[in-house]
Amino acid sequence: MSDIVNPGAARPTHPLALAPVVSPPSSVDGFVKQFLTNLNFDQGVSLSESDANDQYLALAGTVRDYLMARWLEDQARQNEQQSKTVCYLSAEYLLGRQLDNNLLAARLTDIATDALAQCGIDINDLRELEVEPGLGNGGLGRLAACFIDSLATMSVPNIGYGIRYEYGIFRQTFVDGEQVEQPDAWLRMGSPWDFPHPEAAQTISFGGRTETYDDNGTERTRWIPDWSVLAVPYNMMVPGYHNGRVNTLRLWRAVATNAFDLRIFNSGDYEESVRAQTFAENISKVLYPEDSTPQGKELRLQQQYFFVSASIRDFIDTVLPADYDLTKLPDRVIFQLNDTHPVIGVPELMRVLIDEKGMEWDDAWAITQQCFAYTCHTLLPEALEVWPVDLLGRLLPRHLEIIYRINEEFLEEVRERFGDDMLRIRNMSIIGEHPYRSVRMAYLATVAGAKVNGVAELHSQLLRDKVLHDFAEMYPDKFTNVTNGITPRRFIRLANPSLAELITEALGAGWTIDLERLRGLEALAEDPEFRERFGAVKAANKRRLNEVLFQRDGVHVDETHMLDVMVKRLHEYKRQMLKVLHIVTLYDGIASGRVAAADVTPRTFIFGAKAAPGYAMAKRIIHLINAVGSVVNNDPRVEGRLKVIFPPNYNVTLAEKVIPAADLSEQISLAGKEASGTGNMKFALNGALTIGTDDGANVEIRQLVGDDNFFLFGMTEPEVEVLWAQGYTPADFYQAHAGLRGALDLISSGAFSEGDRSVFEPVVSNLLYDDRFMVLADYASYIAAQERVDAAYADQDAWTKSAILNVARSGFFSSDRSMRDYIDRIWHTPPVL
Ligand code: 26V
Repeated sequence: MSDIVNPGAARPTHPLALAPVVSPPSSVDGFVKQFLTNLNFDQGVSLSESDANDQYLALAGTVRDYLMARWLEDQARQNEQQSKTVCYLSAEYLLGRQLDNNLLAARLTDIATDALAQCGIDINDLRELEVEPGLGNGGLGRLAACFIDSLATMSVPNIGYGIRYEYGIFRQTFVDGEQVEQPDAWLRMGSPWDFPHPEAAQTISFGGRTETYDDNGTERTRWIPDWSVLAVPYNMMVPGYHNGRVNTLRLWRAVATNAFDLRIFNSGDYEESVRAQTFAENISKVLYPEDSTPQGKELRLQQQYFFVSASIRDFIDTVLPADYDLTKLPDRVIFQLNDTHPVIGVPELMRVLIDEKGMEWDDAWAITQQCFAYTCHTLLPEALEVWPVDLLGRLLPRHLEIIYRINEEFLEEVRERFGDDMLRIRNMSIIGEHPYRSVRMAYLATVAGAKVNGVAELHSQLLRDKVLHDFAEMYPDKFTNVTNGITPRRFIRLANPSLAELITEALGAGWTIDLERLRGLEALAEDPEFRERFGAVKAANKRRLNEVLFQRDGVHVDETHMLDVMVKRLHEYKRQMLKVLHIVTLYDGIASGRVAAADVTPRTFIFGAKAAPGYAMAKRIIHLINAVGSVVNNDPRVEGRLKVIFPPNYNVTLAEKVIPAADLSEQISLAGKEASGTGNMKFALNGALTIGTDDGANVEIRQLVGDDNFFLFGMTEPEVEVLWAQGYTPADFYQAHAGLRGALDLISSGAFSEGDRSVFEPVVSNLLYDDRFMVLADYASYIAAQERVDAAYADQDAWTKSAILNVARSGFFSSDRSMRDYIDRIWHTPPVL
């Protein structure tokens, strides 16, 4: 029974209730028993009557039970040791499927496979039933998922806090080549990996007003909100790899409060009471599918405050002991702000400490500044969140007052330091004035955070030099870099089992948690037999992809082709259009008879990309890719040597199949725009060679793998700045390159739109007259680099050697290393063993 319901009651005990809570099913027999128990008593069916979904749910439940026993032990130990916890605050977690990951972590894969076989069930048939929780848009959400995996694997206490969206990222379909979004009802078939804790719900309030009152001679403020919702936590378990450790991912769901309901119900208005419920539950209904242009929507601010307030209070109320001295809060927690989305947590912690716990402003501010750190994930100015003061004040009046005071004191500090420099003060103010009064969340995070970091060397440098220049000048020690990473468990072990086996055979098993050991493969790159086996793995992965895509979309991947892959959100700055221009250039060469099809390197181009539903240009580019594909793939003159495949609904599950099969990784953003990229790391670690600009983490990848094993092209960031300052005139590039003219003219001619010139005219005129991302300026350099790719690919053995060197030298990009950097430079959270 919960302490909250009956606080005075003695805790129940029983000798058998000592840990371990249940004996984990570490044998096949034990697993069978637990599986059948779950099938009978959770799913309510007998084995013979069960369908595959029942079986999947019972299997997941069995794995979960096992992890749960470990989880209970770990929580107890952490509390005992009063350890410091990383509270990762993130609006998104792009987890991917859970079953295989959890089986692997808990060393249950073989046991579960055998146990199910004994029940006459092929585990492979159940794997495919899992719907991945798509609770994120792209890189930022997937990064959060990699980080919590690494923290669990390193035995560092961590709670990932976020939102349990009822609908995750939309399911993408194509109708006549155009993106059509479908709702992602990921919970429909049951949700075996999380479970609710209604007893730990928090009430989250909104609106209303503030008032001051006299508290024994001191003036204090209180907030009198006018509506509230319940935040109900759902726990997911985050198992470490082979270390028995289980951390927590705690996602909040919005539910109407009883009080809300009852008041209206008593007034006899049943319909109104149901409406109120719907209103409350809207808060966690859907993930916003934008990933760079904040729309300033009120519901989004509600989501942000909802999960952040619930999380901070959850940590203080339920993780810390009841009598905890909050002046020591920084000893127990660091709240890591994953971009600006959780930054409203800063005034929230101030409010809790001052208004609810009775602390003085200066003390509360000193604590708050030690409890938060901020990661910035972008360089695009339009992606920096600002909230209109009107809206924020209406929804969170007390928080706005606190923000104003933080800003006043901060600007006073600026004055003391730099004098009455009005321009500087206006530039640094947390409150912006144009085009309307608004709160600049990145500035608030920078002022409040103990540390501010970018996500790759170049990005962190540009943050210091440009985006947050004045702040870096004022607080040079706040700024640091932590280069992103990816988890080798999911993206090598699980996604590429054949490569994993080959590596283990060569280097022993330790590499999965010590990825720098991959260096040991360097010597093997010289070994012809190893190269042959490595090449065979790539070929097998292509065949596997072929099977998956044929099943999924009815398309074939030819394993003799070079697989040239560009998978990432669709955005102009990422420049999918450059890739399109390359394809159209090759096609134009063949179609015009200038190039014999037989002289073209056979390539299959794979795209994966979702566009934000409101981003018209991005959607048009998707349409164009599909249109080019249907022409190129069906033109007999091409003789099947070029093929464009664009499977809809690219997600983590598909990434796990596409990336291990790739030969060439396209990382072609305009220099200075991609903060880091993490797909680039996944490809390199799976033995694809990168064609890329000097941008984001590409810079570090190239430094590590070496110029000979990387196809660099395009302007550098300083060159981009110079060209932009001079005035970028795309027409000059159009005039200068016949190939470019040919490609653009072919698109304009209606060749990919059944003669209708209007369909793709906006795309072409954007490139010619209004392109911030300077696609045409890098065209020639890109085409030249692609010719180097063709030449290199012609020597398969040399290519394979480069691929092996990419794997061997990319160990740095393990998210375990990222976590170590955060721990050393920002968090100072030792493991709890
Ligand atoms: C921004 C917004 C704006 C409001 C609507 C919802 C929404 C959702 C997400 C975002 C964040 C966009 C920033 C982002 O995803 N950045 C990516 O972060 C990756 C991990 O650090 C990095 O590798 C990518 O380069 C960077 O684009």
